[in-house]
Amino acid sequence: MTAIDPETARKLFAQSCDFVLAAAEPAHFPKSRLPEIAFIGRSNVGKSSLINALTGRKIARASNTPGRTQQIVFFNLFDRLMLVDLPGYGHADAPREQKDRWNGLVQTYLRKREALKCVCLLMDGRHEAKANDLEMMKFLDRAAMPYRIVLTKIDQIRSSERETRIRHAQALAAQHPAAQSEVMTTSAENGTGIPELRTYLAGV
Ligand SMILES: Nc1nc2c(ncn2[C@@H]2O[C@H](COP(=O)(O)OP(=O)(O)OP(=O)(O)O)[C@@H](O)[C@H]2O)c(=O)[nH]1
Ligand SMILES: [Mg+2]
Repeated sequence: MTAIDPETARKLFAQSCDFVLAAAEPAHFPKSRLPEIAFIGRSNVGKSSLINALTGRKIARASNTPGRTQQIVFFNLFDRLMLVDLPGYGHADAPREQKDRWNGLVQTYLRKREALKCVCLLMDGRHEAKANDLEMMKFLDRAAMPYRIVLTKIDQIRSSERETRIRHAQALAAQHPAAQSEVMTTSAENGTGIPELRTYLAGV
């Protein structure tokens, strides 16, 4: 982790960012040694939208249909960082068999991927953490994989409520050994928190 100033981070994320591949099984993961950052969270929480906001382009497919991202999608940011869009969990309508397959794929990735430096665990800023968010936190704790809570869709929360939401998330992070104490808030809609997240990620 190096200290990066916001302007350097902005410039990095303004560079080219290219789709590498979408992996449906571990054998397809790219043989890359770039430091990796993965985005995980419930279906529809805004993972793909956040990657688009960070890179300032529509590179990850975002949609209203939950469960859109069904593979692990790798994006190469200027040969400096790999941004990884993971399939969402908690998708109610998906068949059991498909959910098991996604979970297996994601867990293998999170446990085994050597290049993975940090996970951004996205939670919808409007709601309390759900049971499957807590399960994911425990999983990451057990895997000793550092992660940071990112509250999304902050544009949808009244400013009077934001502090409370952030405090709750900080308290939750404090109970989990692999969670970093800092919580970030973002909006892919109006860009709130995007420069701060870029600055953090550029230093990973
Ligand atoms: N208001 C608002 N809407 C957002 C924000 N981020 C995402 N959305 C909306 O939320 C919906 C889901 O966004 P996605 O980025 O596709 O979510 P995802 O987590 O990638 O979803 P899956 O791939 O299905 O797991 C879309 O309709 C987005 O436009 C945000 O910051 N603010
Ligand atoms: Mg997605």
